Amino acid sequence: MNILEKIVAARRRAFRLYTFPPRNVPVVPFFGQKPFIITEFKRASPTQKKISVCSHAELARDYYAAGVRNFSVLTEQNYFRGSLQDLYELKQKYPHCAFLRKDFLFCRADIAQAYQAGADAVLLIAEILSDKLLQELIDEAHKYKLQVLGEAYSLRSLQKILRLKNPPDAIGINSRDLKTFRIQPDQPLRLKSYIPKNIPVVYESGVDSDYLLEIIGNAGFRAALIGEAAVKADRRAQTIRN
Ligand code: IGP
Repeated sequence: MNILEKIVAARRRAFRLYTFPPRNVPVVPFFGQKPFIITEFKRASPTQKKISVCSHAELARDYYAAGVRNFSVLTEQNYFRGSLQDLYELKQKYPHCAFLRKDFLFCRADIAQAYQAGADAVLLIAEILSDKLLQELIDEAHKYKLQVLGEAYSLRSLQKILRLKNPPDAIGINSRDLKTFRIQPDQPLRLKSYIPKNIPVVYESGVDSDYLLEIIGNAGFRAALIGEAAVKADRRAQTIRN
């Protein structure tokens, strides 16, 4: 089994339903018109035991001070050490910011739970979903007025997204192959050329320099998703610009 298959299998085994109080926070549109930065709350990853050394509350304060209003929260428990509770607490504290639930979602209940915990958008990974299920989950998210970021790494999974009848609100191209966790920085640039101009495209993973950020901006990406580099920057408020 490759890493992606292991994560998905563990997630299915560990699936359970959580109860949150009825949602009392607004659904904020995630994908606006202007280019922006998404920072991610990430404690660990399958290849790194410890990424974040401070609390999500501290990170949120610094990101917010730096002008970031769009966040991604990893809620996967086994490999990334996140939880839905993290998402719930962050959205309660910053109700007018937009939060993406980042996880390996695979069923309709996952979408309902994302909504209840306070998500404004959900990530759906094309690689792990059939065409039919991918469409079903997009439609389900839209029922809750949640926006969808459809993620691809390969041309094959990108084509799966592009042939959908009701497409996601944006497409994320991961520079990290989730099967090997290797980064290929030019992969998003290459695949972006297959995507119609009217669909916002997000560059995901491995963004660790102003230089790369400039390339991403010039190439017409709507957003860059930054995890590790933002979490680890010791002068976060100064280094992240929106
Ligand atoms: C962030 P990085 O290299 O900046 O920490 O990456 C984010 O793109 C990455 O965590 C990610 C991810 C995913 C994690 C992108 N797609 C899907 C889990 C599942």
